[in-house]
Amino acid sequence: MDTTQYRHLIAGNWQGEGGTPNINPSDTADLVGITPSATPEEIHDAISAADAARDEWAQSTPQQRFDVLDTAGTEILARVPEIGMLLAREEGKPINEAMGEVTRAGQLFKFFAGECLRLGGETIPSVRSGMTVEILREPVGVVGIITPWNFPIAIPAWKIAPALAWGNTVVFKPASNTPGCAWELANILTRAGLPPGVLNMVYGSGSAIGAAMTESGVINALSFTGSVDVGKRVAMAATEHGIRVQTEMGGKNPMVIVDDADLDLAVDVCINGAYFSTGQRCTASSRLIVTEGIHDKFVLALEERMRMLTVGNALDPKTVVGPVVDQGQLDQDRHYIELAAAEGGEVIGGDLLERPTDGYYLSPALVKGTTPEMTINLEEVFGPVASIIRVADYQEALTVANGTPFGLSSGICSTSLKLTSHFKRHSQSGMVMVNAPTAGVDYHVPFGGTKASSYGAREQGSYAKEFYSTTKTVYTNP
Ligand code: UN1
Repeated sequence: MDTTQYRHLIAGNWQGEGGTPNINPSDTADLVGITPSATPEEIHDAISAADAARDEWAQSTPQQRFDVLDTAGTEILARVPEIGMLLAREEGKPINEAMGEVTRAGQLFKFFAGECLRLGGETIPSVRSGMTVEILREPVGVVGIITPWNFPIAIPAWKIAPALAWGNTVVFKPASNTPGCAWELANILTRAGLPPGVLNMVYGSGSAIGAAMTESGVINALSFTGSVDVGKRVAMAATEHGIRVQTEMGGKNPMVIVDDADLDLAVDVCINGAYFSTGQRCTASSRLIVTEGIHDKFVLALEERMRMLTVGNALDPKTVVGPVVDQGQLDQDRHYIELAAAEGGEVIGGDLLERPTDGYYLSPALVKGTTPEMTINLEEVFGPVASIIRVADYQEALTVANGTPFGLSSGICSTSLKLTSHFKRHSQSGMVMVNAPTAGVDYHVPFGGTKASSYGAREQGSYAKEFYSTTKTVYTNP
């Protein structure tokens, strides 16, 4: 397979040479690409280019912006198998899931293309006689976008597409583990007719690029998805410089299984939520909270299904669970698994696996017999690891589900309308799933959490305009 030299995109020019290897986690002998690391001048030039392009792009017509986003969406959708293979190769997401993610990215561009044509304001009667008040929506200006490796094309799409749709220019810093999908996306948007400087992309150190963004005096808004620690620092630095900020961070998402749940459905939901994408989703179901009456049956059935999951090379269509993304993440997963055992949990699975190619293969793990205070139930692992917490009844399940600093996604498996309705209202999370996995969201509705999971306005859907646009209130005395 070929190796690509990636380059930064700065003011419409592709630049940068050499750099660090982009390794395939399913086969560490496979070199997917070479990523340059931006110099301070290059980072500065990228930010300046976005600044220089902002007025022209802010004045572009909705039709111009629609055409670019729609064309980009069409190309992404036409190339799903090819880009899906690249995603699987560089991130380790199984090919079928990877193609699903690329499809989602294409649909996101199509959705936000439509939003370009739906930009609207409001006219409201003034409290003063004769006066009218108009509320106009305007771009925020230059937006910094920092994205993680676990959704290397969907998350850049759901940030870049609305930024461009509402007339902002962008400085994009993709995750170091997944430069290839970012490279494809930047190329696609350039081909789709985006004027030079409207989208700039720089590879390199997150802390250097993040600091340059917040200290530039140019960036007006910053959208970040990643870890809690980095997210907090980004939010603090942005706030200090008066930059509008949105951070999407971790989760410790609960899935409540009550006695009246449909057992087969509950097992399906938990297998998907906990182990698909190798558990590397901030929306993964990591705490399975199970009431007494169904506990033993459920755990037995889940364990059986978990053991049957095929762990392997992400490019093999038979693979259900791909490798962990890299050595650092693998070490983190194993550390949490060992700690869970040391704190008294009974660990099933979680073993290093050998496969025909060298990669970061770990069998899915289930930790039985845990209590809410154990580290495994407090901190995000970001791997194929879920724990079982046994509770007496629904009320205790709800208390345990809410007993976390996080609040991204939550779920309940139950056939009772009364319980599911209660859970919808009382679950402290930004997204609630009833008889469905906590992960795997639609592309046209708001995404985000409460408490320590998210900060700032929601992402996705038409609600994204709260972040990517600002209002101007105009008073006219005719
Ligand atoms: C999903 O579950 O479909 O980083 C999306 C993450 C989230 C995206 C999850 N921001 O895992």
